[in-house]
Amino acid sequence: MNEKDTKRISKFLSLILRHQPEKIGLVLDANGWASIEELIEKSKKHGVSFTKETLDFVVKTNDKQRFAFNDAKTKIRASQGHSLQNVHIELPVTTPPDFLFHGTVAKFMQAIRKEGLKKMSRQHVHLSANKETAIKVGSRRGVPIILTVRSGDMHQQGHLFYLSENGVWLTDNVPAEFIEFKEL
Ligand code: HQG
Repeated sequence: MNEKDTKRISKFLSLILRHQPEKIGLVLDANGWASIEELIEKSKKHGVSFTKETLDFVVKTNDKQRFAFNDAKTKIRASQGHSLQNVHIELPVTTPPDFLFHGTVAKFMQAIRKEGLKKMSRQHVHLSANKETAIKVGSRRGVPIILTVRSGDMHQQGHLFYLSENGVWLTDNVPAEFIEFKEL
């Protein structure tokens, strides 16, 4: 299996398991799980064929560990990043480090200065513990701007933080007062 095919399947899985399961007639349960058997069968009908072994490989080698199997390995789900509003991933409320990072681009800055970070179409605002990840996230849209979030202060003031299974920090919103806008 080459890197291109792996990436293609990973992107397809992100689309189906985070955003549009209905595209292939798949139904996710309330916690975001899909039956592996059904996923394989319905993907095939949609023109994306892969075996269970390939799925295993894609999940195991995924650069951000975006997907997870249940213990019995009968089901699969995306660990974070959903836009589906009826899917709830049970995440542990976790005490954040003092600072977290968010990568964005210049065109959003005016709005962010005014209203802080909002979850936009996703279920949470996504933050990372290291700058490198934030640079990568921002770079998807252009020249990255890295914001430092005073997550320790937010936590002290009652904001909840969740840590996804693949290490992404999530919160509902980041008011502008907790963002350090100085250039890094
Ligand atoms: C921006 C990827 C205007 C925000 C990444 C971002 C991440 C605002 C965009 C994950 C705003 C939302 C999520 C406001 C925030 N006004 N724009 N008030 N507040 N924004 O894709 O964080 O590779 O929903 O800065 O690695 O970019 O797919 O969020 O630019 O972890 O696994 O609105 O997606 O993960 O964009 O990325 P997104 P994100 P995967």
